[in-house]
Amino acid sequence: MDALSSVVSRLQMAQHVVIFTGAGVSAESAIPTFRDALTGLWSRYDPSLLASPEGFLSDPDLVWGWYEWRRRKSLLAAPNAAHRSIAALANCLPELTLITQNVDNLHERSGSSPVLRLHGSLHHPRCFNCATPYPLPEGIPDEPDGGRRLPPPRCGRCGGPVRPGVVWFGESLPEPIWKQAEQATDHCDLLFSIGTSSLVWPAAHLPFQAKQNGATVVQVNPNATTLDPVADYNLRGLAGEIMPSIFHSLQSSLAARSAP
Ligand code: BV8
Ligand code: ZN
Repeated sequence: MDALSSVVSRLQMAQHVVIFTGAGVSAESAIPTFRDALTGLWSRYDPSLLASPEGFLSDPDLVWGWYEWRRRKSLLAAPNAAHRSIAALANCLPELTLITQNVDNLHERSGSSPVLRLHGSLHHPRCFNCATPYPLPEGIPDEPDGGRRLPPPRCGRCGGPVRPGVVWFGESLPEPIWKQAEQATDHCDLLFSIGTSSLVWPAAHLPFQAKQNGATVVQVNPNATTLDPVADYNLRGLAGEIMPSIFHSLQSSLAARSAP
């Protein structure tokens, strides 16, 4: 039995599946992966500098411009077959918990709900000083292709600078969401790690924690990552191809099982 068929037979027996995703699940929606998102104006910067409170305070226009460029790209993008298959899987499994590191909202737009967003969202900015949510203007920001420096808007309540609603390096993950993600990882019997380099902590810990708790771990990634030696299955390929074939094989095996 090939690896993909073994994964599907594990999926048929699973009671609680966790799907853990990173930037690679949105790559086929033409959203640059986190490390690729540094082209043009930002090509000479380190993402962990730009994606940090220090980076924002030292150059708010550069950082706000980067996030508006990325927000624009996410609004112009469409969910791909991987997002759609993950959303569809939730309807044919006893329990599925979706945990993402992504901030692009594409899981939500493909119908997945709830989505445990460990690193926040591009679409929910707030005041840097008083955390008052900032209502983004309707429509798609008009950004030149290469992006540009852009002064952040000011908070209507205290006049402070508005920041992206994401978790930056050096910032804690939202406690309630992190707790839910850990609980799901502790209790699942099958975890998929899809499109993540497994380099950003503490999120990257989740598949290792699942393995320690006796779950089967499946990785979907065209490249090797630090998770390779731990994963039970390393499905080498694109999420937009592998996840639809897993979904369709599961669907036909469930149909065959329920046929008279
Ligand atoms: C914190 C939002 C502590 C912003 C992001 C150990 C423990 C705890 C912390 C640390 C630790 N060691 C180091 C740290 C600090 C730091 C960290 O992890 N640094 C790294 C660089 C080593 N962690 C933190 O700071 C975290 N906070 O620990 O707080 C604390 C405790 C108490 C009090 C105060 C503080 C916060 C980290 C969150 C950072 N924010 N995002 C933004 O987006 O701008 S992280 C960012 O990286 C994105 O969310 C991204 O999703 C995430 C991870 O990257 P990936 O998703 O994996 O993307 P990447 O490009 O790397 O890889 C893409 C993969 O897809 C590749 O493998 C590729 O092969 C694959 N791929 C490509 N195409 C496809 C594909 N796969 C499938 N199909 C395809 N088609
Ligand atoms: Zn404010």
